[in-house]
Amino acid sequence: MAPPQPTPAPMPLVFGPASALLLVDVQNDFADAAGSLHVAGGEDLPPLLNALIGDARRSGALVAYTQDWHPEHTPHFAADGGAWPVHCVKGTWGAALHPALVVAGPIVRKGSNGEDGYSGFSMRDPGTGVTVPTGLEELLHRHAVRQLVIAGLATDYCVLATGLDAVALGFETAIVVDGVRAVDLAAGDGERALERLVSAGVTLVEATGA
Ligand code: VGL
Ligand code: ZN
Repeated sequence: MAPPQPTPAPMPLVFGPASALLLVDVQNDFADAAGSLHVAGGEDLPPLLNALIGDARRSGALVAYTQDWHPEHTPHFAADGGAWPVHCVKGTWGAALHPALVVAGPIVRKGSNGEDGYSGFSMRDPGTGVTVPTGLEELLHRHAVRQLVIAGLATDYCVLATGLDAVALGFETAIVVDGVRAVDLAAGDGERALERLVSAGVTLVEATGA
């Protein structure tokens, strides 16, 4: 087997009028230490993300958000045969965006009908396997977005799925390496997710020092 390639050094982050900043699932259940699916370090993200949101707005870039938005019962949850503790149930504290995060643009919800909504772009019905779009692609096209900059939670699930879809849909896609955190169910999952994203054509960028 080929030795693992180190991920390339991140580049500085620059926004323009054809870019959008997408904040993925910065919700209490992931980003608050009391959340039911707390991602370690998620609570550290809002100040850095707010600085990015300010940069994006000053550059005329769109700022958009995704929100994991589940019914009380879904095959996405362990109690109903899935993988995860109950989290981000629509309308609950856990599903709300972290209160420290500045909200300065549209929010795209995913999973409302019980789908596995890992990607911000599409949802897969776990029963039928059918995939339906969320409206994010249409939103980005309506704003003439060509470059998508992604930060948020979690690196190894929703950020990964959203980044892979973004590249496949033809967006020039960047991930903010210091603006994401991983679940790391297995040690190294976050790093491997970044490697997969780079192999797919994603650029790694850094918020600090930008
Ligand atoms: C996510 C697990 C389950 C995520 C969502 O936002 O990364 N992870 N649902
Ligand atoms: Zn979920």
